[in-house]
Amino acid sequence: MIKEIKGQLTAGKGKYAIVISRFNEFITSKLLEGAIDCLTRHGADESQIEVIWVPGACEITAAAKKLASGGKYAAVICLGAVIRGQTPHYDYVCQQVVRGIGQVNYDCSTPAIFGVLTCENLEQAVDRAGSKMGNAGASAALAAMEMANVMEQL
Ligand code: INI
Repeated sequence: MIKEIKGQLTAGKGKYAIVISRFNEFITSKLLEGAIDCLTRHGADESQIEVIWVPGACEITAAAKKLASGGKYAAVICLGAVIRGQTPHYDYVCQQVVRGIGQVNYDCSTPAIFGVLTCENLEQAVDRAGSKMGNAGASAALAAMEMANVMEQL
């Protein structure tokens, strides 16, 4: 008989930290709404959710690492929006946040979920923040609950 582990899509009793960047807040606030709505619809009480605002995507990793290190949270959900401008800055910000959140996942046993939009333009970001392409914050919340449940079983 093969042992199989699958994560349930329920919030359980653990706490969820949401790290969110203020840069492009008109987009990230929609991701936050989607994440909170998804967590509460899947059984989370508001007391299980903590929201931590940081200046921009580059600062997400520092907060996520501290939150994921303490063993206090079931998962850390990272939300941000990087939108390409006319400078190479976009690529550096993307590299930093992708590598940073990836590193948190290597270093900590609390899962850090990547819910950062990396978009070519504003339209793509709007599409993924609660319109045509869904809400990336809600998708990140689903992944957080599933991973929290998987990690609990490992
Ligand atoms: N931060 C973002 O979250 N999104 C962006 O699109 C962005 N761009 O394009 O510049 C951005 N830059 C700020 C950066 O994350 C830091 O907050 C800043 O460099 C201070 O360290």
